[in-house]
Amino acid sequence: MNQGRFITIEGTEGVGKSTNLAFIRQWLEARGQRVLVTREPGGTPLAEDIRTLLLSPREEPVTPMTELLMIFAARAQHLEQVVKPALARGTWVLCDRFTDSTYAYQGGGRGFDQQVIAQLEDLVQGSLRPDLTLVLDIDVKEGLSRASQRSDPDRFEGETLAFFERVRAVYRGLAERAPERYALVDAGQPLADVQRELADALASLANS
Ligand code: T5A
Repeated sequence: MNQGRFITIEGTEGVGKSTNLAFIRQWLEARGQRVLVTREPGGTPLAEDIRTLLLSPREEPVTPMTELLMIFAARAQHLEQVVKPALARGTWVLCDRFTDSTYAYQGGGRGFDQQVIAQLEDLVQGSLRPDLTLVLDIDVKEGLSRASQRSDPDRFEGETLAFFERVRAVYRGLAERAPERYALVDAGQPLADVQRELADALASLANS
């Protein structure tokens, strides 16, 4: 049986990841693929518990190292329990955020050494990397305004504008350095145009 393909969707707050997940799933299913939609942090009961701990606003400061290790702990569980078994049975996995979020938020946002993140990535993932990463890119203020209309801020959404500008810059840098793996999509466009660009990127992967 062929191995499934691993697709991740990324971007700053309120960029439209959740909105576009259903579209991507339908696009793939219409072309005969079995699709599993999942998310990080989360995707298993234990990893979802870690997500709740990570996202809940709290008085006690969370050290950057604690945050980083919690994210990779959730990822280790998610990969072994959900992602790898699905890929092995030929299912395509569509994941809302993955390790590029760690480079962007913990690396760019918190200022964590990217080399330390790379070491943890190798340790937890081995050679597993996404086949395609869709990076939705939007003006930070516009994304935060979209997100604020939808729900109360989580622990990350309380960060400064400068934090999210650094997050965005890391995403754009990753996408620009490796265009064969990343598709950088202007998420400030009307939804139909965003989805046309997403479909183009999916078609390239499906035909490769
Ligand atoms: N995190 C995560 C890390 O720090 N490190 C890591 O390694 C990982 C994996 C997770 C948090 O965890 C952090 C980053 C995050 O802060 P999350 O819920 O996954 O949180 O991420 P959020 O960005 O908070 O997700 P949101 O649900 O807020 O944003 P979405 O899913 O990007 O946005 P969405 O689809 O809900 O859209 C927001 C609004 O915009 C509208 C939608 O209708 C919706 O109302 N919209 C559009 N409006 C106009 N035009 C368009 N093109 C539109 N697209 C969407």
